[in-house]
Amino acid sequence: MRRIRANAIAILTVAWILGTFYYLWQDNKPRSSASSASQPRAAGIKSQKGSAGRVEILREDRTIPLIVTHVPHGELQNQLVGSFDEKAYLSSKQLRPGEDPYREHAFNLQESDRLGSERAIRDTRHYRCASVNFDSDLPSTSVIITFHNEARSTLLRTIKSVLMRSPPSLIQEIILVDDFSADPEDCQLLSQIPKVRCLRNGRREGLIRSRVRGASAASATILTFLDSHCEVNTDWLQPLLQRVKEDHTRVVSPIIDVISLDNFAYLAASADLRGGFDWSLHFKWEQIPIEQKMARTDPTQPIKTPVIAGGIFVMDKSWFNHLGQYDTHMDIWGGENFELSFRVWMCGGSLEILPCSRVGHVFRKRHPYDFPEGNALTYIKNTRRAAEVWMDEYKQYYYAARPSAQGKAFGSITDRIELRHKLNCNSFRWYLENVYPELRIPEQEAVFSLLKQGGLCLETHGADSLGLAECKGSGSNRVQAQKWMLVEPHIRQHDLCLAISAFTPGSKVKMEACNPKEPRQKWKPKGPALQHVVSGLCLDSQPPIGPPVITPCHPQLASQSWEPQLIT
Ligand code: UD2
Ligand code: MN
Repeated sequence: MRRIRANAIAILTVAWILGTFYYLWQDNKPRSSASSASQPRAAGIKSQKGSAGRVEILREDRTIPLIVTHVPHGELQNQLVGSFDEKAYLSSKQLRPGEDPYREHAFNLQESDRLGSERAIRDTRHYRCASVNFDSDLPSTSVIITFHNEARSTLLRTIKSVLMRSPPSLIQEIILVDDFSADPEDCQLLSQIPKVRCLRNGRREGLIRSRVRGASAASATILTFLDSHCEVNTDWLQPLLQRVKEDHTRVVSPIIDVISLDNFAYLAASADLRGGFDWSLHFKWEQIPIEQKMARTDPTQPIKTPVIAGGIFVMDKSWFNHLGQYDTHMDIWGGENFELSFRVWMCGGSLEILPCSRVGHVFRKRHPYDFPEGNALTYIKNTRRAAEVWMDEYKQYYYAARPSAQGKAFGSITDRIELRHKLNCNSFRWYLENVYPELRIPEQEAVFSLLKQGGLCLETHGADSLGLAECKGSGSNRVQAQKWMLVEPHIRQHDLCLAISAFTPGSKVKMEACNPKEPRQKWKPKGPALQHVVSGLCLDSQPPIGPPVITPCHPQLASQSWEPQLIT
């Protein structure tokens, strides 16, 4: 009898556990966006109840776990948001029937308004992020949000997501900088929410000066910048604060997820991207280099990035001030992310993307606001200032890629040059070699030379051997083998560069794939000779006519004299 009872209890317990799993699983199934291929198999599911209103279903076999974060309700919500009458705030600005929902904000306002001030979003982090630990004494932060005519529903969702998805003790305050929006109440009413302050510009300043104003008013030691149409995700803040607490010279960004401008779906962004740019100073997301990707065994580790997108980052306040805040002569929008990124890297800091921090952002296809000086001229002014102050001789490639920038006004840069000098920053060449070696330096337009020694010319024989031969006129195949591109520090033919085989006198030279980081490929002129930068030895044809080698420099020697002759 006792045995039967024990069995019955065991069966009931198992059924209860299975039932609980099924209930939680149903409750957390992704909505319409998940395809059937991404439905989980039952094996390997762990469930756990997290902080208020949050149910997690973690699975070992998925990169993106099925976790849905709900914002807290009831008592907790009241504490965080206070008695702010959000219904009144939202309903007093509604889309009129028949009005184009994209017109005013370049996103679908109807969808945004329909969502209201909060919603559950999917936790898009790698499942291993959930078990990363943070210091219990992280510093608190001032969140700075500048905006110009933002939609009320997106602005309020940004603020509420910060208040509800961050540990309250880490949010010192939220500073809104209203950049002279048409309706001052958009901002003023929001200051009824606990911790929210509102500063209003007396005229349109643009996001750069607005952020500086917000940062100067901040009372916390750490600054967090957000755009005004974001939704922060689960535990977004701790990874950012942890990295800055460990080293105040780090400037850190989350992975920026995509909120659809059409239907406001929250979509996970790839975790393998970093910020890059081309010579016209156009920002782009790019794959992290393959060697770095292969070396990444831990998906929770930071990703170094040459530049940040610009809108969402955390930075120590005294480091921000020490480095010269922003270039406040930049107007409205654009270019400030390059200026800040070059400055941080070149003056002793670093930029990282932290994959365990996720923030959604509505990416738009056009600016919904006006630029008093015009959009193109403003972008040129701002990027020209960044190029003139930070890019040294490489600014020529910026002008080559953006010829319309030449001759356009960009104001005085004396203060920023002085700042660079005072901070004793590295050169742009240092940045290219150490931070962004993947940025290809454009081949200078058809500047090819022969390298002549008497009547003979340096040439390549087949794949990697070199020698001297009679100089040939144009047209024949042979002249290709004698055509050199001299772009310091490289002596190149197509993608191959002249390199030494060892650092000792007498070592042969050869051709190999160009690599901006490879010291064996770096040369500079020394009188008529070509000196290898690191060894200090010179290119020598070893008379009579042997394969070239490197020997101690005596530029007066005929065998070390290389006369470049332009091929026209
Ligand atoms: C990206 C950045 C943005 C900024 C910009 C380059 C992200 C997610 N966004 O453009 O932060 O770095 O590149 O400058 O990385 N705003 C003002 N005053 C103005 C114009 C804009 O306060 O005169 C506000 C605007 O309301 C918004 C923020 O500045 O909150 C950024 O503007 P955006 O959203 O139009 O820029 P975005 O995301 O295209
Ligand atoms: Mn934005």
